[in-house]
Amino acid sequence: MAVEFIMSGKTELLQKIETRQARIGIVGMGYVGLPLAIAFTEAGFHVLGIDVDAAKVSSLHEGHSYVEDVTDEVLRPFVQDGRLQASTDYADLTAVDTISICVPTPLRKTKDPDISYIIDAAEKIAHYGGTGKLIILESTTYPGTTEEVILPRLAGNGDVVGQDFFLAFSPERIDPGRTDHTIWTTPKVIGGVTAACLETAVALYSAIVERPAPVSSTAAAEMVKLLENTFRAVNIGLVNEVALMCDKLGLNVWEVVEAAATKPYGFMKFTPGPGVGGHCIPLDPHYLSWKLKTVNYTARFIELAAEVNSHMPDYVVSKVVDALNGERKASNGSRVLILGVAYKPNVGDVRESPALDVIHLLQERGADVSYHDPYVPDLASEGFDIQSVALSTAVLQQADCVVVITNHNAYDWDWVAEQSPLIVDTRNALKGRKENGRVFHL
Ligand code: SAJ
Repeated sequence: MAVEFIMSGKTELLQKIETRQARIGIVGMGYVGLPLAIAFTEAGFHVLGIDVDAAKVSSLHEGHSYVEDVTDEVLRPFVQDGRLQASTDYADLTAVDTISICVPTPLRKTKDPDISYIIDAAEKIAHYGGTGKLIILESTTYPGTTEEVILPRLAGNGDVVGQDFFLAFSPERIDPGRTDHTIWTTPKVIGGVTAACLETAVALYSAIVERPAPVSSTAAAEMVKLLENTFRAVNIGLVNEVALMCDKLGLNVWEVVEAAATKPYGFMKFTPGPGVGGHCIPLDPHYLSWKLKTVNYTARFIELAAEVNSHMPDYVVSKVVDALNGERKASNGSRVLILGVAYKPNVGDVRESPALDVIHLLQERGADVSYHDPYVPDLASEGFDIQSVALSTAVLQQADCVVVITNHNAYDWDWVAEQSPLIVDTRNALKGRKENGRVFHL
C-alpha cells in the first residue's frame, strides 16, 4: 500500500523556501517593505506587496519607486516580468507562503504606542487565512506585541502555532540613505514563537541576509530593536547635555567631542544638534517606556533623554535671539534663514525634524522665517505655508541671521560663511571657518 507521505507544514514550507518556490508577501510597502521586497525578488522569489495606499501600488505597477534607496532601474524589470507584484487587496495574500509585516508604529499624541496598523494587518491576514504560512512582524514595537497581539488573532481559528502556521519577530534594520551596509550585510535578529517558527524564519531570511542572528523569543527580538534605538536616543541626549555644559563652561563642545573620539576603545562618538528627528529615534524608546509603565517601572534614561533632546530647539532659538541681540536687533521682525530642514543630512524626510520646532518658535517671536533645503521643496505636509527659497549670495546677505540646522553635503560652507552676516551653526558645519565673531556654535 502506498504510504501517503504527508509532509509536515514546516517541511513543505522549508522546501518551498529552499527552492525559491515560496511566494513572499510583504504588508506595508514603505521605506522598509519595498527594499525588503526587492531583496527577496533579487534572491529569486516571487513577491507580492500589499499596501493600503493605492498611489503606492499604482506607482509600483508603473515601475516607479517612491523610496530613495530603490531606483526605477532596479524595480522596473521585476515588475515587468511579474516577479514583483503589488495590490491593495489583502485577499491576494491567500496565494503567498510567507508574510513580512512592515507597517508603521507611530506614537499617539499622548506618547502612547499606536499599534493600530499592526492590529489591522493581523486581522486581515487572519481573515484571509494564516494556515500554512510563516508570518514575521518587522515593525518596531514593545516586547510582547507579537505574542499578545498577533498570535491570538492567527490562532483564533483553532490553528496551532508552530504546526499549522509559523510566527516570528525580526526587527527591520533598514537605514535610508546608507550605502556602506546593505540588507545582505546587516545581520538580522530573529525570534520565533516556537523552535519550528524560528527555523522557518531563519531559513527565509537566510536567502537575503548573510548572517541571521537568532534569539530565544519574539520578546527578546522586540527588546533588541528597542535597545538599539534607545541606545542612540540616550547617547544623543547625553551629548546634547554636554553641549549645554560646555556652553556654561565656555568650552567648545565640538573640540571636546572630537578629542574624546580619538579614544580607540570604550567611546562611541555622538554629536550635539538642534534636536532628534526621524521616525525611529524620537519615537521607538517611548514604546519601551510605555511597556515598562504597565509593569510599574519608570524607564528613567528614556524619559530624561527625551526631555533633553526635545529641549534643544528652544536652546537653538535662545542662541539665535542672543546673536541678534548682539547686533542690537530684536528677533521680532528679523529675517532668519534656516539652512536644512530635513531630520538628518542628505535625506528629504522631515518627520519629527527639529527644524519644524525651531521655525515655529521663531515665528512665535515674530521673526520673518524662511528656509532653504535642496531636498525639501516645501513644508505644506507639516502645516507650514513656506517653500524652500532659491539660495543666493543676496539671500544670505539679506538675512539678519542664518541658522544651520541640517548640514547637507550639498552646501558650500565657505561661501555660506563668507556671505552670511550672522550665523548660528548647530552642526559645526562651518568647523571654525572665518569666525570673526559672526558665527555662534551650539
Ligand atoms: N542625531 C544627533 N546626533 C547624533 C546622531 C543623530 O543629533 O550623534 C540626530 C539626527 O540629526 C537625527 C536623529 O538624531 O535628527 C536620528 O538620527 P539617526 O542617525 O539615528 O538616524 P535615523 O533616525 O535614520 O536612525 C536610523 C536607525 N536605523 C534603523 O532604525 C534601522 C538607527 O538604528 C541607525 O543606527 C541610524 O539610522 C544610523 O546609524 O544612521
